[in-house]
Amino acid sequence: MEETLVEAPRKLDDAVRLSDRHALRYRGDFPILDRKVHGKPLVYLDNSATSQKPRVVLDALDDYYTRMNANVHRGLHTLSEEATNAYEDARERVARFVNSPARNLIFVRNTTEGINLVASAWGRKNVKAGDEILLSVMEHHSNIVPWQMLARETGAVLRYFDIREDGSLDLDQADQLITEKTRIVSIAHMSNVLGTVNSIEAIVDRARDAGALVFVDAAQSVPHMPVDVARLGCDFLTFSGHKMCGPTGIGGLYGREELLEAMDPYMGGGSMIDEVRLDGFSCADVPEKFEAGTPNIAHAIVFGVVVDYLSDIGMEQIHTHERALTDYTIGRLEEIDGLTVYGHAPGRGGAVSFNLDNMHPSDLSTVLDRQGVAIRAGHHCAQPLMRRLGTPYGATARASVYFYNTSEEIDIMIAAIHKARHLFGA
Ligand code: 7TS
Repeated sequence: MEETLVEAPRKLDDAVRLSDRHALRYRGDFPILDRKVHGKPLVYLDNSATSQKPRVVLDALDDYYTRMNANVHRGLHTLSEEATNAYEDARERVARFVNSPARNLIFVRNTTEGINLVASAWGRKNVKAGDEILLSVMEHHSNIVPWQMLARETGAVLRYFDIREDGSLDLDQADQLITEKTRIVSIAHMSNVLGTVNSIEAIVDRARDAGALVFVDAAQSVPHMPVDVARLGCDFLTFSGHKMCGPTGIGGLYGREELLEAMDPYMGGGSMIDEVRLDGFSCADVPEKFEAGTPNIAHAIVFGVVVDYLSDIGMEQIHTHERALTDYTIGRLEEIDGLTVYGHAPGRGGAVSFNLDNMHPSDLSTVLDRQGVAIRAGHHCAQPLMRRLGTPYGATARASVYFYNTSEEIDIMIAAIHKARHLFGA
């Protein structure tokens, strides 16, 4: 007999009820959440990969191209001045969102570009053979490969923090791993697989003592919790607009003033120069020095709209409600026989990876998709972590929530997982 996807309403605790009420207040802002997939209402639980976009973002994009489109920093005509002002105003807002001075906030395409920029422009100048770069086994490939490229080029050595049983970073290894050889520690603020939120302050403390810099991959934290670069005390921090209601192709990189000043440019071309002669060039000031070529003007301007939208909702609120929904999600998943959830660090965020015994996560994801439920299956660009966890097939399924998700959507996912088990006899 076919299992039904409708189950009796569950009694929700207060935190989940508040989280649901909060989600319902904002869901209407997202037109895509009204669509159907395979005839079923869309249940979008792939927010760690990318988030959905509210109407204000869609309208701002349309408005920019309809009213204002021009290149920035180049023309003296009205449209160019308006576009330039809007672009620089967006920089102010995005910078303020992470408590950075505007001139220390560089627009990049995404987190990946932010990391590559520093690994290249800072790394080539400051890292030499025998120096150490410290990462962790929970990093996204974007925070591993650029450093491996740098190590290959310079002869530097990569070292890695391990994780504990609950998926937290093993900071007991800090004394042994952070030494006078360490030039930079580059760590995810929040893991996209385990949901672990790492204590950047603790790492900064240790790194400072050893004279090492700290780079924070904040791709998963800036969208979901208040992040303050001054409070963290980090040297660099980067994030992607598309994971926080913004368009693809725009992100932010914060760097400490003296470091940005001392760094060579990442790419050469228009906008990043002060003067060019046949025998050489001089650089523009920070941040233009790092923004060669026509930037992603439209999406940078919309990024400013995005951070205002999120600030109006309140990052503390988003964080609190997502925590409640995450606990609910993990609790419901763990009711299922033969299901393993990865990552139980205290205070974890809303990326929840799991596996069902005897079922490939891709099969699970395909069955869920037929029920309108979008989750991700695969290695999540974290193959070293998959190996460390010993996941079957080197992969997991992953449900990741945002502030517009409700417990009802989690219930639909759980029912769809039961259906998948039934279909596969798992
Ligand atoms: N770092 C972390 C921790 C991430 O989660 C991601 C993207 C990146 C870096 C790279 O971000 P991008 O915007 O430059 O691509 N993570 C995921 C994910 O978990 N599923 O799809 C993309």
